[in-house]
Amino acid sequence: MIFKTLAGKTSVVGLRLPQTFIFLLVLGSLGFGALFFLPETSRLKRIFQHNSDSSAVITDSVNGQRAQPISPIGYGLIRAPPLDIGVLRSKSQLSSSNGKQRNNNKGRSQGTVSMEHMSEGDAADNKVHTRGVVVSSRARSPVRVKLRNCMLKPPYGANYGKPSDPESLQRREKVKEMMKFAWDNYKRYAWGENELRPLSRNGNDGRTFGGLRGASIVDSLDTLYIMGLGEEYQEAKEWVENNLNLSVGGEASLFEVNIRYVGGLLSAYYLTGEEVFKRKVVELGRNLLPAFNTPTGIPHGVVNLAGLLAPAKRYAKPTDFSEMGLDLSTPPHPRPFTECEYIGGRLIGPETDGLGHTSVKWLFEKSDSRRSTGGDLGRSSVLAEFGTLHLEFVHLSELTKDPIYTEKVMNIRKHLNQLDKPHGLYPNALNPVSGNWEQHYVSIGALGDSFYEYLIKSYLMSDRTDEVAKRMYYAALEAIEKNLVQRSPGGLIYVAEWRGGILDHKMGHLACFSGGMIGIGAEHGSPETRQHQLDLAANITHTCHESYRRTPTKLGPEVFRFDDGAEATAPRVNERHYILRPEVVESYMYMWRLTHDPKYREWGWEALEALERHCRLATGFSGIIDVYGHIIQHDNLQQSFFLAETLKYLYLLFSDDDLLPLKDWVFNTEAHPLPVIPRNCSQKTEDTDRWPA
Ligand code: DMJ
Repeated sequence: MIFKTLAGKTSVVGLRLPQTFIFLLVLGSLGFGALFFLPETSRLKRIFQHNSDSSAVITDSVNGQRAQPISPIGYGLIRAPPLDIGVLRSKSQLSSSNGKQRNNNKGRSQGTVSMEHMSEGDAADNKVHTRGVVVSSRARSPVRVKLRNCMLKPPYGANYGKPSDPESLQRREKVKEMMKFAWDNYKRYAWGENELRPLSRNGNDGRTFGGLRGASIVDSLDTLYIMGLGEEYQEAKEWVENNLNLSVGGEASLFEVNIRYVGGLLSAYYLTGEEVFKRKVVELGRNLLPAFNTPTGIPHGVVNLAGLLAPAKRYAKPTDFSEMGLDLSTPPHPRPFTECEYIGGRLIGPETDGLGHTSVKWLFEKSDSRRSTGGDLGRSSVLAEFGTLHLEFVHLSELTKDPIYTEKVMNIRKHLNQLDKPHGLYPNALNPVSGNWEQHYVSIGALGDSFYEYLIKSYLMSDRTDEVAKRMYYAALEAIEKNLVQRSPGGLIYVAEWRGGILDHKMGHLACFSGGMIGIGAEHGSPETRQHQLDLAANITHTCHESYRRTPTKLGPEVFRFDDGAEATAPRVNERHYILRPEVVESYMYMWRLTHDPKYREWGWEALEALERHCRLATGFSGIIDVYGHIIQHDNLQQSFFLAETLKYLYLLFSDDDLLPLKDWVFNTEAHPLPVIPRNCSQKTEDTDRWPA
């Protein structure tokens, strides 16, 4: 199949000069209405679309059919899955070309292309050849050239990750159906708000994101895209374009905004090449910078996106967790979840406002009284929060060519490296004024988790050049193994929590991500530890599966224990909820990719069936209050991470490995894929000081 390139001089509307002349003549003599009688050629379409952000579309010159749309930066649509529709076209155009697109999926990666929908800049630019793929070029900006030539790898292989065996294919289709269902209900009852409350059929905005809206939309963009839910992706994109206001007042969690909004927008940009995502993420990145205005540069946990700096008195006094009434050994729910009740037709109970980490984030949400009494609640910076910025911030610097973002996160790393670490462990809370640890509590679950994840992923995302991150990761893992990893009397391996030397024999659902993390890290450590680490990863994943298998619902509790006779179960009523979290299926997905042991797909399917049985309502998905309960009570929240992570990881679990291959893409902690930055491509070559020890 041969594609032809539009060559020659073009006018602003993309026609060659003689064509433009004839066109204007027709227009002049017949009037503007004549346009509607002209054949609907692609060139005429371009007249109305030339200034769109969207990307070029390849036209097959042999049979004249529309082939794969092609994006100016992203690679996604060069090798798009058999989309329901061509996602780069506007809604009004979403009509009948499905079949045509499919027909043209084959053999398109070589040769030249004819491009429509080009901006004026595009029309004047040259095309760029990258790995045998010809992409349109708006090559003026060196950043663009660098991205296209260097960084981006196709997210899909030959067959869009389509699994070869029919059962997995069917299961993958089921996940897609669940995503569509979750999306449709969000759209119907909560469009534009942060999350859907399926029982009360309305939206939830909480305060986690300050005044930001549309968390479920931004969190879903890449999931919709890779699943080929083109119409839904288009709706999401249009909302971002027209409604996502990023300079809103109110205190937002730096961590949550970073992993969901920055991560979601970056990923959408890299996959699709739509400029709108880049514009938005650059604006948002800038608005996050005031969080770093602390004496140490360790960011505060909350930030006002409207740019109003936190007053200095915020930092007056170090946080005292016990003074805050925070018992870190139990989730701080004001009353057991089982006390949820309907009042006036609404489910009233403890909030589960999309909070990633249970304790301190909850306090941010619930800390009004302490704030107003001038206490220093939440003035501590939390390891998992300030330690989970690296991937996104490095990419912000790559995109903007502004080193400030990388500098901010490198400063955090530098600071951590200077500190004494008890037994080589990283405590969960740090005072951003003194720069010292607040206490000696250590966890690979809540408050600590994604800090460790970002160390190994920073190394991988840097194309394995970030040696400091690598060293920090393996040293931390060694300390964790030595001090936290335990075997239960029944032979289950788990990672306990550590309180100044005393072990708390429990594991949070959040900590179950560590199976996958240790798995992906295994092959990059020393060869002697490789198999050992892979076994550890498999053992932890097995234990997490047990925490699911040992409940009647087959969904796992928020916290499970290994004391007083408990073995991966939750004796405490306030730890029995399941809020649609992804960590367990996340580890299944990584372990599947690493081992291809079919049990991981089976376990994923078990979880999916349990989700369908207990969490699916007529109006969306909801968490449940007691995974051991025989009567199911719902928490009335469809968390945005369910769409961003849980369903995406399940979809990947049932896909072939060439969908977002792990050697080219790194998932941020909210499952947003970010491209590996090849070593000859990163700013490192220009800035040798990039990875300070
Ligand atoms: C997500 O927001 C992220 O995975 C985060 O790292 C932890 N918590 C939630 C999901 O449980």
